[in-house]
Amino acid sequence: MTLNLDAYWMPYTGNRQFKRDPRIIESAQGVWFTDSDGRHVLDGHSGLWTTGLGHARPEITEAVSRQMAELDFCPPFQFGHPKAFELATKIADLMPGDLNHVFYTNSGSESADTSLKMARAYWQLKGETRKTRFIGREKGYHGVNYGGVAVGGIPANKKLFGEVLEADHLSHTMLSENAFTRGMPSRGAHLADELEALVKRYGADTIAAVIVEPMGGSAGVLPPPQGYLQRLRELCKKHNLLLIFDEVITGFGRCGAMTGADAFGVTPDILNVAKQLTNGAVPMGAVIASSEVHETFMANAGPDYVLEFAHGYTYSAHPVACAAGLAALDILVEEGLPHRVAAEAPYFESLLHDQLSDKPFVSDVRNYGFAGAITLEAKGDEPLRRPFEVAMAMWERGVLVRYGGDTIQMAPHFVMQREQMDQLVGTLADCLAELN
Ligand code: PXG
Ligand code: PLP
Repeated sequence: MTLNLDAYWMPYTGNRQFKRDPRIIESAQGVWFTDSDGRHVLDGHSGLWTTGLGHARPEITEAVSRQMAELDFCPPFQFGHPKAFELATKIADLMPGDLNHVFYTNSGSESADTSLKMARAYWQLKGETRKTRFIGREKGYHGVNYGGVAVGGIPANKKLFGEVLEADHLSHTMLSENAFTRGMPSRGAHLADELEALVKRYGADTIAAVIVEPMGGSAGVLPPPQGYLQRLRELCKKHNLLLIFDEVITGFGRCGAMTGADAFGVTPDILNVAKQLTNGAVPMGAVIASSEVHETFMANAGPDYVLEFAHGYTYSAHPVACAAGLAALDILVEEGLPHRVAAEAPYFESLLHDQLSDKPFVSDVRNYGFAGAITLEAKGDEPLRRPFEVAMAMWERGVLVRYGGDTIQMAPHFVMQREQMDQLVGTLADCLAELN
């Protein structure tokens, strides 16, 4: 069979290059993909930060198949089905602090925009009608919808699309003096104090929320400097700003704890998840609100049949996604996988730093939990070329990694064995050694 590649306009893809040299994946099992040539390819990125439990987990497959036959769809507005409530309870139980109320979405981008709308509406309901502005962070990624793009801080994602929200940004924390740090950098907590300057400039009475990833993901794995998130939390409290953690990558195990909030010891007012919630098997995200945020909506909406939050998606709480989420979180907890990630992270860290730091053109190596990235120097005036060349060489050798911007990213499955990590990082080391 020859595939016609023309009609599918692929997302975040160099379409012209791909269609000249396609990389077609046909099946997956555990930590392996099989491509259209029948080759086994090691998945070095857990899909797209999605599939930490490994691919094709039979518990998830069976739960999804059963759910399809039992209840394929349930209107989520004004009606509910049991698994939506069961999953929300389970998620709330796994969240820190009083993050007790789960609003479902279908992706990380929808979680970002939902959380921003929730934050603005919260202040409107409290009568603080001028609190509409948002503070994001440079290099932040909050998906591709308009709210998320406004608070995001990756220039290439913003350039062609215009702005629709009043947003300003904290500086990013990728300091050159922290290059090649293992885990959390010791310098950079002071960058959180920039929030004081932004509050001075705009007035706390015009700012709704601060949104950050506790550990930057898309921009190439940026662990927070020690003490940074604590300072941000204190300043948000002091100035009466909501703190939103975008945990689309860090949620459910990636940092060696159930959430980034747990890993770094800081609890936000609103916490966004997606990806690992269903192990990537069915699209689903969620925004988890504190009891205080939730109660503000419940107390201010008027008669009880009136909507408290005029927001939601046709596919919010989709029964098939809920079934996948319940099965995935059961596995995550029963197999103690956040603990496994924490226990094995030092091995992954040593591999990355010992094998990659001395390779040509590598200007930084960063890691935390089961997340690792390198930055590569520009080739002439092309900062994106070397990561592309390296990722293609790795695909040739049967290993999939993520490349984007001037970085290569790795995200081992939570179940990945050491010899597979050796293959992942070893293949990268070999490909780097051949760069010119
Ligand atoms: N927030 C964060 C923190 C994310 O990492 C999103 C929102 C958007 O999620 P959706 O499901 O709408 O894609 C993400 C997604 C990469 C990479 O290369 C990361 C993401 C997406 C694509 C690539 O690391 N994260
Ligand atoms: N909370 C955190 C922070 C965890 O790391 C884990 C690990 O799996 C759990 C909860 C789940 O509980 P248990 O350790 O009993 O599997």
